[in-house]
Amino acid sequence: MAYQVGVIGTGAIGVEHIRRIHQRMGGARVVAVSDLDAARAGDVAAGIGARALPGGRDVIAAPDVDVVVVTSWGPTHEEFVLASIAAGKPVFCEKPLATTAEGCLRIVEAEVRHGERLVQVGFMRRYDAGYRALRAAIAAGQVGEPLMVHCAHRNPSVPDRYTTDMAITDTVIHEIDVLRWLLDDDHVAAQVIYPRKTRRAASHLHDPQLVLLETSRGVRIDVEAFVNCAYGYDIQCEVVGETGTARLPEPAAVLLRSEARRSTGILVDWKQRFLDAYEAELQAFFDDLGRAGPTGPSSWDGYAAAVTADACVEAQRSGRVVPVAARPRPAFYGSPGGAGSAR
Ligand code: NAD
Ligand code: ISE
Repeated sequence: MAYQVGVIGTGAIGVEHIRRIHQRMGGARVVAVSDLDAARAGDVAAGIGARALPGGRDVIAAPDVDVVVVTSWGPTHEEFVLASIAAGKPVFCEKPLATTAEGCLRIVEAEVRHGERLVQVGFMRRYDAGYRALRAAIAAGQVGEPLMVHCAHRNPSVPDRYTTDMAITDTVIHEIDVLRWLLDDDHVAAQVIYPRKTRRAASHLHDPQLVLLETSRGVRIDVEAFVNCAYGYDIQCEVVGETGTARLPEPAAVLLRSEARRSTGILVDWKQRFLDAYEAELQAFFDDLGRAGPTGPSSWDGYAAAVTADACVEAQRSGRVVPVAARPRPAFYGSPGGAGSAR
C-alpha cells in the first residue's frame, strides 16, 4: 500500500524525514505539510509536489492523509499525537512524545481507549547498528551482569533558545530511553550535578551537566551532557560488567597517517551520526503499518522515559536524589518487566 503522509514541522529533522520518505521509503509519499513558518512550509511543499496547510490539525484532518509525522517543537507533540489518535491515524512522533509524564500518560490512555497501537516515538538509537551490537553482547553475557554504565552525549553547540531543562527533555532523553532498552531494566532514582560551567554556554544554561541514574537492579549510570563541547557530535557509551566491558563502537572513519600524525575525523551532527538509524526506524514504522501496526518504541516507552526525565528536571531544581516511579505498564503494551518493546 502507498501511504500518503502529512508532516507537521518542516524544520531541521522534518525536512530530513521528508527526504528519507521520498528517496528511501518505498510506498510512502508526503502529500501535506504545515509549519508555524508558513513560507518555509510553502517552499518545502513546492519542492515535493505537496500542499502546505495552515496548521497541524488541518494536516491530520486532511482526507488524503493516511499517516502523520510530527517533527514540530517538543511542547506541541502531545496535541498533535492526541489529534492523530482521535482521527484513528498512525503517527510517528519525534522525541519527546510529550515534555512531561502526565502529557505522555494522556496519550497512553487515549491509545489504549482506541484499542490498537498507532504511535511510534523517534527513539532512533534502538535502530543504530552500534547500540544493537552492544545490546547483543550484553544479552549474550559476554561481560557478565552489567554493574555500571558510563555515557557522554556531546553536541558542538546549541541555539540560544536551548535551556537547562532541555539538556534532559531534548538531549539526555535519548540515553534515558536507550539504556532502559539496552539493560532491559527500569530507572528508580535520578540526580543531576553541575560541574564547572563552560564559558561557551549562554548565561541561562548550565553546561555541562552530569546525570546520575540508578536502575531497579542497582546498575549505576552516569551520563555527561555537554552541548557546547565545540569539537564535534560525540556519543559514547561503555557498559561495565562483572567480567568485562562493552563499548559502543565509534562511527567508521578513515584513520589518517600523514605529516607525522595519526588522526580520524569526528562527525559534527546528529544527522550524520544516526543517518542509518533514522532510515531504519522510519522503514520499520511503514513496514509495520502493513502488518499489525507499529511495534517500535511505543507511547509507553515515551511515558517511561518522561517519568525519568521529570525526575531529572526535579533533581536539577532541588539538587537532591529524586525517586523515579512509573505506573504499572498496561498489558496493551506487552509483558511487564520487558523494558521497552522487543525491537
Ligand atoms: P527546528 O526548530 O529546526 O524545527 C521545528 C519546526 O517546527 C520549526 O520550523 C517550527 O516553526 C515548527 N513548529 C513549531 N511549532 C509548530 C506547530 N505548532 N505547528 C507546526 N509547526 C511548528 O527543530 P528540530 O531540530 O527539527 O526539532 C524538532 C523536533 O524533533 C524536536 O522535538 C526535537 O527534539 C526532535 N529532534 C529529534 C532528533 C533525533 O535525533 N531523534 C534530532 C533533532 C530533533
Ligand atoms: C536533538 O534534538 C536531538 O535529538 C539530538 O539527537 C541530540 O543530540 C541533541 O542534543 C538534541 O538537541
